[in-house]
Amino acid sequence: MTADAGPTSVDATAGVDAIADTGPTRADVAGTGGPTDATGLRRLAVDTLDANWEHDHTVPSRTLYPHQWSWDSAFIAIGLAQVRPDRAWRELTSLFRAQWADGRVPHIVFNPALRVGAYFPGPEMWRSADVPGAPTVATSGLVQPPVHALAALLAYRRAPDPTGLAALRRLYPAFVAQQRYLADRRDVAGDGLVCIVHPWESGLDNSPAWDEPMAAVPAEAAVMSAYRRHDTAHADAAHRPTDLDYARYLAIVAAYRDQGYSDRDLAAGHPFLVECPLFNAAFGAAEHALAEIAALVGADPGPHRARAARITEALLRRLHDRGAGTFQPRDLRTDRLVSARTVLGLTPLILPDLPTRQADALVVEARSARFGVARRMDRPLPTYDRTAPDFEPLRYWRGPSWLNIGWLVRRGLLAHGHPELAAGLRRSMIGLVAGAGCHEYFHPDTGVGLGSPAFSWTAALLLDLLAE
Ligand code: 2M8
Repeated sequence: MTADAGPTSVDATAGVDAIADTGPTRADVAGTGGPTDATGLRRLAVDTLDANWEHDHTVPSRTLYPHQWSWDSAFIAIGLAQVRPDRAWRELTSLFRAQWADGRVPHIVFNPALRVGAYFPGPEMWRSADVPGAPTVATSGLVQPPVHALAALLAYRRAPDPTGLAALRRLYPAFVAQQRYLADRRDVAGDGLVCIVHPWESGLDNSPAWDEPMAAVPAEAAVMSAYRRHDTAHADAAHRPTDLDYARYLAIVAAYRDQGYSDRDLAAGHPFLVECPLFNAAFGAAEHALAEIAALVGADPGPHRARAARITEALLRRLHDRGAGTFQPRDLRTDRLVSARTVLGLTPLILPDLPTRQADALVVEARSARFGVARRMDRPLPTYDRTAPDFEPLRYWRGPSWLNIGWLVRRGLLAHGHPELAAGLRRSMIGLVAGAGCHEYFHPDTGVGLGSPAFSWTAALLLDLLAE
């Protein structure tokens, strides 16, 4: 298959019970554009990952995102571990080769072989070469949720051989440095949580969660006439962030870059400072994973367990909205929790030490009409409260369903004793790909495929779901 030439969208979120419940048997998927059985789905996923492999990493999409992305590589490694374990380790190794001297893992590692303009904003905007401690290869200066230690642990569990153990040994100090960067340099409020300095750091770029903090970022949509956006040449502009969003994204990048990406004095004037529940849940989950990796590589798990406990405690203290029964981002510029109910709030479920009371409340939120998680889901998990008046079923992270988020929530449901709900979510996610192919995201009502039709983390996480 050719990259970004996956099947087009169709409606089929039901009928995958045979795959979802009994493994690789023929499924009865009515009128679909995707494969109809587990073997076919696996083949599609492997073909998608193979087509997106680029010398030492996997691009998220050949057209929309032709470089290496940080959290994409982590999700991708989880799937690769099953079918191409050597590539799983190369994926993580190439990403961490671009780690900065201060420990930050950049959210984009640019492929120097690509032409200028292959992605916007490219290396000329980030200018990482001007920063002492940045790697030789051009990168962005932002980070993304630290899901890499967890991914490495899960990859090793799928392929527990000497090569994997050697890779864990090599990567362990890099994961520790990544966590140390976040703990030491990004705890802007001094409360034990990491602060993100750009919506791109959340991974959910234009989530309604960022509307309140973004409204305070001074920028005019008109500035975009000076630039050529790359994304809208490959995807419907109505499904992407707006020009005003992009104007603000660029203004925040410029502010951070012009300080040399230094995290000193952020509180004094950086235009976007938010504590995100997903980012911090990943930060805590990383310490839990590192405790297990430490035990495997002969290091001390104790400090990781202690840090994990402190992160969970800080999340509860700072981001838990008791009235709403969910977690909400905190805007550090106003010191207020944002009010939009997004799927970000459910993700602390991945923390195994989340107390039962708060975990139960999250399950209530997940099962509510806002998110519709059920044993038999009639619609996929949306990224935003589907009852909200500004729910947008087509626009990127403002409603559509994404496999990485479903995958995280499913892990959380399993961790907190809800196997039937986890099975319902799994069946729904497999049904999305069976219906539409390895799309980047999916219409949260119809399951129609949106964005890139050959998207790597969809393929990788599908492999992981099929293997369960
Ligand atoms: C999207 O973000 C990039 C910027 O980082 C973009 O829109 O150009 C997000 O979906 C992000 O979560 C993802 O890592 C990236 C690559 O798939 O694309």
